[in-house]
Amino acid sequence: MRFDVVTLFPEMVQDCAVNGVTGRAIKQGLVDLSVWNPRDYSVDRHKTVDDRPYGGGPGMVMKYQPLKDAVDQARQSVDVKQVKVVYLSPQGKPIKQQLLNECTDLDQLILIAGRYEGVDERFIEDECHEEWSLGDFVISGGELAALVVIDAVSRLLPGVLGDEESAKQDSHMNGLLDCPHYTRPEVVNNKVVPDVLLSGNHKGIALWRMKQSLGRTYQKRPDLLLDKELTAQQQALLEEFKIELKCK
Ligand code: 4HQ
Repeated sequence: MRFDVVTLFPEMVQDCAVNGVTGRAIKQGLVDLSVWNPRDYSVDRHKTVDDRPYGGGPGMVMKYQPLKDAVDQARQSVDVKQVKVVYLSPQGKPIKQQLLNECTDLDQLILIAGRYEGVDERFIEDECHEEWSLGDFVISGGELAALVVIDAVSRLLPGVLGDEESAKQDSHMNGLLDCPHYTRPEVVNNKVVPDVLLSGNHKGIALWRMKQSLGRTYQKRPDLLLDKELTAQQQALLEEFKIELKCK
């Protein structure tokens, strides 16, 4: 899969993506990352990429033309079928695991990272398929949001994670929060590791983990349970969790 980021800070995106899981995916050729700087497509002698907002007010707005030419270059750089252009902004659709799972079918994802007050509205309307948000808060530019998307999508691509680190077990992949994890030593601050995890009983361990996932979701993110159909076994496990909670 190929990612293209349109950004005034290409080094910020490249330097970050070369590390860890995304960096390994790029080295293995499972992921391609290219960056496109609108400044390289500015036509005036000052290399202007922004201008004052019509109607007045503070800040600057990114101009249509340098952005349009940068996206066109990103599109033309490869001949692929499934392409999506996404603008990252707080006005966008909140990014959820489901949205990112759907991206794994794409050949090319072009991410537009805005700066300042944002980009000319006509660029969003005419050149972007979708607008996505990291959440209800403001960051200084779309680069960090683009990096989040690249990381979260890359780890879902075949071959990127080893069997050991498989994405299937992660929080949110099944609509639930992850279970607690423990490693050596057995005792920390007088707290022992739950017995079942030392038992070697793999079925018992899987049931305990599912119960904890359900219980933690119920305690920390009850909203997630509203959009989820639980199996009869999961309902029973969650009831057990609630009873055990009252006994504590
Ligand atoms: N910004 N999710 C404003 C964000 C943001 C978000 C990016 C700030 C775009 C123009 N991006 N610029 N929240 O706050 O994605």
